Amino acid sequence: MSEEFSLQEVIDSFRLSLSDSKEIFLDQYVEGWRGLVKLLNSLGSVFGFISKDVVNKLSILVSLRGGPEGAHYLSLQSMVQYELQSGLVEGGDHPASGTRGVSGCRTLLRLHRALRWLQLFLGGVSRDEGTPPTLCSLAYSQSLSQHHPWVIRSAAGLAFRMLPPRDPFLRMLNAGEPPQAVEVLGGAVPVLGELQFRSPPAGGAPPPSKHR
Ligand code: 1PX
Repeated sequence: MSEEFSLQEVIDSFRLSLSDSKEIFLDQYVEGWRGLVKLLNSLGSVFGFISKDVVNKLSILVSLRGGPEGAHYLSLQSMVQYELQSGLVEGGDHPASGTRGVSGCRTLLRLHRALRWLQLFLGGVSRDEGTPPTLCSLAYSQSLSQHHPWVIRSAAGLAFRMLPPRDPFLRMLNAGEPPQAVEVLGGAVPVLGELQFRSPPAGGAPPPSKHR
């Protein structure tokens, strides 16, 4: 992956994470998120606290995947199954991988919720339903915000106001001139939707808990 943000690369990574057997491969999923972090970083320091949180969550997943139990972390589905069976979902210790008190499920749930925000936001931008700050804030209130305490919601609200207007935002995506970028955005929305519809194997996902 190049150093510069490229929307197409992010979509490609997320698309590659979707296996034919309806699983989500974690290596490619993490790669997609790394691409999003590049864009966050290029938006300026006001977005730094968001980027830092994503980077922390990615490093948890990477250390679980690279740890002695890494084979169980090949896909979201194998991870859920392993952590459920081992009683790790609620934040058991993973002494060998050095991630204490956090689980892959808990971490991925937070990233996955953010993909719902992204899907709503990018859908709105691609349909030209408002300016990026307005659409970002609307998408946030329809999704992620319900999982965040007041202090995070306030900081996020301030950051949204710093987003550039539509055309400069579209140019930041490195997907050509605005009309082409809109087309690429349109292609991203179904991939983000598909990621959310991939469900874990029988046994069920961990129950969504508010601020755990
Ligand atoms: C093609 C355009 C792409 C735009 C890319 C931007 C990607 C942004 C991704 C945002 C990811 C946010 C992850 C949040 C995960 C989370 O909910 N973390 C909270 C809970 O974690 P914990 O471990 O404590 O249970 C944590 O408290 C959150 C901290 C950071 C604040 C998150 C605010 C998210 C606002 C939505 C992102 C707006 C970015 C706008 C960029 C265009």
